Amino acid sequence: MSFNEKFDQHGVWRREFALRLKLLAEWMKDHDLLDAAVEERLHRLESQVRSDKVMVAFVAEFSRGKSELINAIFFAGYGRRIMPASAGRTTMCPTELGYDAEVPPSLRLLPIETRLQPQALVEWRLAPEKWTRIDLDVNNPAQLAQALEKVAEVRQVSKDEARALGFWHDSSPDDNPLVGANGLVEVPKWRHALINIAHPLLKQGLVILDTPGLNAIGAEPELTVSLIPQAHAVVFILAADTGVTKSDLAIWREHLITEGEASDGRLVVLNKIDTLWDALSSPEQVQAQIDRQRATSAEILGLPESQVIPVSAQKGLVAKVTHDQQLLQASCLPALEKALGEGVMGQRQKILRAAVAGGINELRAEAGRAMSIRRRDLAEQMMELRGLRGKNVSVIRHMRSRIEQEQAEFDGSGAKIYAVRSVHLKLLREVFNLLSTPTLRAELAELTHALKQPGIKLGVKRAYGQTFSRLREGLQKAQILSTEIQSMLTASFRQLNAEFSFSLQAPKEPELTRYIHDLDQIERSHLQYLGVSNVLKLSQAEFSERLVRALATRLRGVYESALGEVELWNKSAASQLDAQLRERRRNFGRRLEAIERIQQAATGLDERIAEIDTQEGVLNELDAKLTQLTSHLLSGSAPQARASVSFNAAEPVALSQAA
Ligand SMILES: Nc1nc2c(ncn2[C@@H]2O[C@H](COP(=O)(O)OP(=O)(O)OP(=O)(O)O)[C@@H](O)[C@H]2O)c(=O)[nH]1
Ligand SMILES: [Mg+2]
Repeated sequence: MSFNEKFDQHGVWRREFALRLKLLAEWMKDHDLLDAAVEERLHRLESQVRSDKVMVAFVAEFSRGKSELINAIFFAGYGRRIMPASAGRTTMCPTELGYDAEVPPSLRLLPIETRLQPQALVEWRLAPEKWTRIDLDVNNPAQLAQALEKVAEVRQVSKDEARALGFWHDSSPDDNPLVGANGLVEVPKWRHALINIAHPLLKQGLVILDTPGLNAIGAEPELTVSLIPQAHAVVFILAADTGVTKSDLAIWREHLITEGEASDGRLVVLNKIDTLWDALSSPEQVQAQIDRQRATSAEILGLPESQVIPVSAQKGLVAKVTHDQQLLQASCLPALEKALGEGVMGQRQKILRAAVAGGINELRAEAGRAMSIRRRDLAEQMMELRGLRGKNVSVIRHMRSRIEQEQAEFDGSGAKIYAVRSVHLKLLREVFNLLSTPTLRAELAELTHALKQPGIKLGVKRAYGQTFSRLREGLQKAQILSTEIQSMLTASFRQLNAEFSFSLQAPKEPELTRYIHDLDQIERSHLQYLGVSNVLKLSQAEFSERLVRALATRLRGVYESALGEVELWNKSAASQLDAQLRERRRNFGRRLEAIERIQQAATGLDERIAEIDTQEGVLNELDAKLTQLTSHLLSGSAPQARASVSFNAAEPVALSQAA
């Protein structure tokens, strides 16, 4: 199955899931099963599935054919070249293609001058007025292609200006752009481009990231330390005629392999195989050459050969536009699409579905609990009423006063229940504090300060190491606290259960240590970035500030996920208490009402008993229906296809986003 087909299938699943979830929510609401925790859980599941994005980044040295490959895989339907692809350096700024229903079809461009200000890219995204917007006419491929030419625009600036913009580093002259006869250097006109179009794949949550060649990648730290590591798959492109060059290898090392992590989310494309087609060689000879290049490249990059896929992007595009089946097969593009589909999408689907399945199980447990409270109440009433059989008026009156007394006692001990709640909240505040923005900000201020010290070059690893070990310590502390809170909660719930025959169960405690893994990964990507040649740039204050900004936004994401988990935990505990209190109050009301009716002989005892019987039956049906509805959701969540090419989506990132 090709990437496009697989993606479509994933989209269908997501739409169906959202629909089923909505039905489940309505049904639960109708049957009074929707408490705050269940609602929150439903909401999370819904947005998790709705907003699930899959980012595929194309990274390579300039002119390897990144943009052409994007054209061939995704945009051949327009009947022409859409993304500018030409000899020499073409794409000058990172270009993200995606779909956001709130924004009209457009190309938005962030001026390069924004680099003179400290805000991170993520922050600029929130300031639409700072972007230049060009509306796109998606029904007019020529207009579309012409508008997109903008991502190739450049500006001539003085060396000083280039330095301020981060394109000129006295410390690493080899990476600097060439100086023209007029003493000016060429820099990109734009810092980032966002293309918003309702392409079917983009509509379903695919985000494509096209990047410019080497220098510009290095010049935007955020690309290296945030965007590329967070992509679910990275396609790295080589040219078949040259194989792995020195600069290819530099990019591969800087951006695509992270020590200690599998190269699973990486796919290598050996592009331009058509340059090896040659009328003077037999097809076998050509194939032998391609095979050789493939084997050598795989070996140099340290990958299995199956992860290196030879194609011709250009011939693939031409073949699709001219409907030439033979050429399409020769271009090998379908094989690449298959690998992308089964590898990237297959893995992504698996991860999302597994995450969703966990959520549904919790949901079922939570709703199941509400039902078991009701079931127990009915059983109690039943016993009480059965006990009344054959009893005289005074016994019934006595029974009534006993229930009233019980009720008064229960109301009196409400304070005990609230005490549990307030102790819980007080302890939680400490956890919240450990994960809060001010704590993070203080840590990063220290790192910024450290990085600005003259001669930090050799101490970068240590400065990061210190900050990160404090962050890890904080998370560990939060985890220890959570575990303590959990045991306190379990104990007090047990006590309340014994005293009031509640069926409280402490919700699953948050797993904060999981985020330590995210921290490790972030630290590694920064150190790797700084380990190559960029470390010299730290002598520029703006550079280290930009870097720490990028770091801050990524860390904030991690901490927000962690906080979200703690909040859900808290909500689930609180809503259980609320639900039990509410149900118990109702239970007293119902019992008194039943006795009253019997006293007034409005209903016979037997009729009342039969009524409870019916209610029990209804409850059983409800329970069965809940099981049915949730397993329906789960069955849709079973992974359907197994990936035949095994490369995983960037797993930790995907999981933390999913959480
Ligand atoms: N013969 C041949 N040429 C190709 C192929 N793929 C791309 N090209 C050409 O290579 C040149 C560069 O392609 P681009 O897609 O612009 O390369 P890029 O990697 O996006 O380069 P930058 O945007 O500069 O980073 C263009 O002239 C393409 O037409 C291919 O499969 N075969
Ligand atoms: Mg390009």
